[in-house]
This record gives sequence, structure tokens and C-alpha cells, in this order.
Amino acid sequence: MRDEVDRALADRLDCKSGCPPRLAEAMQYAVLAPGKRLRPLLALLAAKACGGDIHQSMPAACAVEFIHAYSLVHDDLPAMDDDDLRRGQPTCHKQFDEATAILVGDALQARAFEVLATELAPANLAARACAALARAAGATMLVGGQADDLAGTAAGDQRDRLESIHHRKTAAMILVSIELGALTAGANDEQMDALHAYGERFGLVFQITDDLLDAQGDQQQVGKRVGKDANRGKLTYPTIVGVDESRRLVEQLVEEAQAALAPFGESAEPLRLLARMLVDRNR
Ligand code: GRG
Repeated sequence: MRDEVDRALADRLDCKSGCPPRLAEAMQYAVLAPGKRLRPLLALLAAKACGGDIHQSMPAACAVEFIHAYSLVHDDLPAMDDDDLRRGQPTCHKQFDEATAILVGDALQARAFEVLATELAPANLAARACAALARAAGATMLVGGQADDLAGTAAGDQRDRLESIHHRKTAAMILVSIELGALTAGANDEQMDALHAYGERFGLVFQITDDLLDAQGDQQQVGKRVGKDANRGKLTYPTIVGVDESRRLVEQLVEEAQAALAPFGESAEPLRLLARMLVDRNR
């Protein structure tokens, strides 16, 4: 399924005319780098759980990965997290230059909505998908979470602040990936609710294991700089609740995520496995 996703992404980046070659090359470099493709997989597997066809859901899968890839490129810029390594290779602005990396993000964001608007049918499905993705990627969620994280301006105690940043910066894109997959498969309300409960827990498992990898992972395997959160005094689950409690929380959340999929039976087995794989990952 991952190969199919990569082919679908490449097809949708194939700018035959009009796009400056260097920009096209940088967009391909950023998107097709060896990431995990978690968000497209979530979209496709959510569709499958609802009895949908993955080809019908592929535009949604590509759109969420375009937004995700843009957010990584921009996050790595000197004005933000200032990173040299991403997905095991030089970050986009290191490989190309800063202006190109900014434009890559801009173009990928526009392309995400173009894919949804032109490839999903009927029109009200396309509109609903565009609205859901715009909200998740916008000023209250992904961008707002990033702004508060950079400025340290989230409100509340440490745990509240951590959860507020996580909810907007990470969980929103995970949840919308699942939602778009389900929408394109014509999910009913009960299916949507079950997938939402799964997605909330999946997002937390993703965040806590990401924090654990930053605290304890090996840079070569993780494919990005590690130890940076602790060095910058950022709030993470291991620093707030400790490593052991983080691991216990992860186990509990995986069980809850898997249990939330009970209404689906066998069709949701790949989603159950994906939640388990998150815990055992090393990147
Ligand atoms: C620039 C608007 C804007 C947002 C940036 C993506 C992001 C928000 C920040 C990256 C820093 C970070 C640790 C975010 C939370 C976790 C996260 C999104 C990790 C990267 O996702 P993976 O592990 O990456 O799914 P791959 O490379 O596998 O796709």
C-alpha cells in the first residue's frame, strides 16, 4: 500500500508545464523522501475499514501528505526549528535554499486543496473535505499550535499546555486524515464516531512515542536530530510524566484505540495493527 501511495503522490507532483524545474525538483525531494506515510495510510485504512475502495480515497490520502510535507519543510526552516536533517536526508532548505523551501511549502499547500477540489466527487464531498482539511491545517489547529509552541504561549499548567499544543499541532492532522478517508468511503455516523475515538488515541500514542524517540532514540535510525526537545526545554511527555509512565500510557492508549474499533470487526484489523506498530517503531 505504501508503494501505491508513493506512486500516487509522484503522479500528483508531475508538473508537466508551468512549474519551474527547480521548484518541481524540490517539491519531489520533500514529498517523496522516505517518510512513514502515516497520514495517507490512516486515510486509506479508515476507508477500507468502512468498506471503501482505496483508489477512491487516494486523493484524500495525497492531500493530507502534501500538507504534512509542507509543514515539515517549513518547520525545519531557520526561523522555526532550524534543522539540518529530515527523513534521513538534508532538510529542503539545506539541499536547495531557504526561498525555495518556503515556496515548496506554499505550493504543496495549494496543491493539496486542488487535489481534493478536482478529484473528489460529488461536489459536496469535495467541499466538505476541503473545509475539514482547511480547519485542521489552519490558524486554530496546525498553524496555531505551531505558533504557540514557538512562542511558548499556550495557557494552563505544564500538562495542559503540552496537550493543547499536541492537540493542534499533531493530532488535528491525524484526525483529519482518518476523517477524510472515512468520508470518501461514505462512512455512517457510528463509523465516524468509532474512528474518531481511535484517532484521538492514535494521535496521543504517536506524540508520546515521538517524544520517547526524541529522548532516547538513535539519530541515524530516527532520521532527524534527536534530543532537541529536552535541550530546548520543550514540554514533552517523558519530561512531564517520566519515561516509565509514558510507556504505560502508550500501552493503555493502544488497547483503547484497538477497542474503539469493535464496531468494524475484521475490516479494521490493519488499523489495529498500525496502532501497535507505532509503539514498536524506531523512527
Ligand atoms: C510549519 C505550520 C507548521 C507546522 C509545523 C510538523 C510540525 C508542525 C512540526 C514538526 C515537529 C514535530 C516534532 C511535530 C510533531 C510530530 C510530527 C508531526 C512528527 C513528524 O511526523 P512523522 O513522524 O514524519 O509522521 P514522517 O517523516 O515519517 O512523515
